[in-house]
Amino acid sequence: RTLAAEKGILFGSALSAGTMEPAYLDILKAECGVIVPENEFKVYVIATQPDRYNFAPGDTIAGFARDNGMKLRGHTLLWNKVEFMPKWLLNIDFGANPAREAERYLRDYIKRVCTHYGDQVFSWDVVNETIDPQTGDIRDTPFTRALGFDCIRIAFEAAREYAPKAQLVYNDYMSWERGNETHRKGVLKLLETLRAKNVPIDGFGIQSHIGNDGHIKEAQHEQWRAFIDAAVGMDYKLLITEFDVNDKDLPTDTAVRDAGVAAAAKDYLDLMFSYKQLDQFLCWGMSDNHSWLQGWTPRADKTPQRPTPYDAQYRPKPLREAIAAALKAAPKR
Ligand code: 9MR
Repeated sequence: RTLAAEKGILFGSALSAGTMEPAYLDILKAECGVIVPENEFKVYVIATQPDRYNFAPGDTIAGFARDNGMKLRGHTLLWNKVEFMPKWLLNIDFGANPAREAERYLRDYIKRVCTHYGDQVFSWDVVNETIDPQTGDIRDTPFTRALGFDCIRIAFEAAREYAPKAQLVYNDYMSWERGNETHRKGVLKLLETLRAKNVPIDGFGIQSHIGNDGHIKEAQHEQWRAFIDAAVGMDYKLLITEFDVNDKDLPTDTAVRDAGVAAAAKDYLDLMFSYKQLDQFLCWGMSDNHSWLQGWTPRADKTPQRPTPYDAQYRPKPLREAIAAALKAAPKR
């Protein structure tokens, strides 16, 4: 937090309600200036049933941030991806006038969530992952079927209306590795369309789950720079919203692996921090035992992944040093 703040960058992490043991929270208190709930603001937690809103898990995270003087990001108002919608929403019948009813529902949902958290959420991932990486098009969901592109516009407009002071962000996981070309193209097209239609949006959240595509050593620096240049050329602020390093391509040996993770991170962060438009940097968890990657892509050798700055015993790793070094080297914004 301190090294980042010296450069005008806000540093923090995701936190989930299930992992709030004291030793872990001590790390967050020592290192973070901003917290984002890993899952607790998602529609499948808040709205498990129609017209029933459960803010208790989210309130736990928001309370931790407030009690410790940390800022709070919100993730996410419209995760436009069917895998992460509750069943009832997936099968929703928007009736005889689906566009009108879908818009009513979306606005009402965003109003409830934004007004519940009020000004505490200073930055919202309004829309998350709406681009299909395979096609580059907007994903097919109940909202897209009823409203087409308008569901994206409506989400941002409602967020502006009900969270008027918050930074509004589009967040996605396209990465600099080989295999992401179509995804990047689709996201750029979306960012262009949002600007062309004057949709209220301030920032572009680059999740930064690096190594996740199994091509950790195949970063496409030139293409990536062109991609980021295009986004900042359209006057988007940049955020790293979910940083971690998937080590599934690296050898078993811990020292070799940690060095590989640290080197990949330094390379990536040096490039990213060279953009002064980037002023937030959040890790997707601070210790390996709480990383989603353990379940998502278990390693072939069955040893736990080591994707975060601290190990499972809460000892700092070379990745923490790499982050610190990148922050020290970053130009001031
Ligand atoms: O880390 C999150 C994991 O605990 C959840 O099970 C999963 C589904 O809600 O979401 C994970 O977080 C994702 C984030 O919300 C959006 N970008 C990708 C993240 C990793 O999958």
